[in-house]
Amino acid sequence: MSAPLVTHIYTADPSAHVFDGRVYVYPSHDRETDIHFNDNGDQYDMVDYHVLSMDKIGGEVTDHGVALAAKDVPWVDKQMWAPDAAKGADGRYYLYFPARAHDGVFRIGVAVSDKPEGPFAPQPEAIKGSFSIDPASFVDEDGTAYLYFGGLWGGQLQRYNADGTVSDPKAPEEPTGAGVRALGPRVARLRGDMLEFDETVREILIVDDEGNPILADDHERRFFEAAWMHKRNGKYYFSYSTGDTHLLAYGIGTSPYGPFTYQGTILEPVVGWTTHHSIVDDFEGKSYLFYHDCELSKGVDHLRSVKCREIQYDAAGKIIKQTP
Ligand code: FUB
Repeated sequence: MSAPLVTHIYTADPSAHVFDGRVYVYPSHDRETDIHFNDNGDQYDMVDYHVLSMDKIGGEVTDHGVALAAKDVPWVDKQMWAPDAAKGADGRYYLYFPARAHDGVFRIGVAVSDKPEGPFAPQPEAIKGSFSIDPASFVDEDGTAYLYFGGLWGGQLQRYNADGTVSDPKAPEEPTGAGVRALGPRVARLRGDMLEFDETVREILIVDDEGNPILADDHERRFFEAAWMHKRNGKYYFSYSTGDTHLLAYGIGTSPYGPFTYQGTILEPVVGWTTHHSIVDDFEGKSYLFYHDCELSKGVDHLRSVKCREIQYDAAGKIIKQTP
């Protein structure tokens, strides 16, 4: 059983990156509330972000304190959910974060710092054309940056068309029915200044071995939330949570836009409802999975703790499945 990275606060949804030889983790900062649990996730009522860092895996972890608070972001009402960060070509750091705006709609914001640990100064408005939750940034080897995002149910992805135009503001949790395709995660290239999308949002297709889209009722394989992208040996690995089946799954493709061919499970269910992760490939010759569970809170779903474990690939480049 691995230990939480920190125990003085609850942390979740870890997005880990290596910046200038040091590992930085951008997690959600879980907190206790008296909000009733529901499938909408209202109990996940976070108000700020802390950044964690360490110079080696298993080494001392520094909590850099509050990096960004909801009260300092004009467009945010509540629920600062899973963030991520990227280093821009200008050497500055960009924190991407989803939150519920004053009209009750989840959007994605960005905040900027000269340092990877922040504090981050927020842009006054959310990213134009952004919607839903769980942004994950990815900077390709040619320097092009992308933002992946999306989440079903309380994450509101089901309310949107492929390009982000609103389809049904009161859409039920997700599509269902014989032959109905699953909703795909979304991606957009980021502008050179990292502050806005540089193109219309695209829907990503996840397909099976025959090239058929994964179906909406295939809850063991369909995308739910927690997008992550990493690249290994020229291939794009898109990983995600399957939500109500509690798996971390992934697909592989030859383009950052997909399609991604479903490969299998990365991590079996952890203690707690949600599962959410990131992958740091090749840090000092090893690959690591950052994830969370609710062992420290003894199973309270919205009080999670970030952990890290080494992962391995087989000779064909498939990730060897982890059991918590
Ligand atoms: O932390 C709040 C939400 O829980 C995240 O946005 C989801 O990915 C799930 O982990």
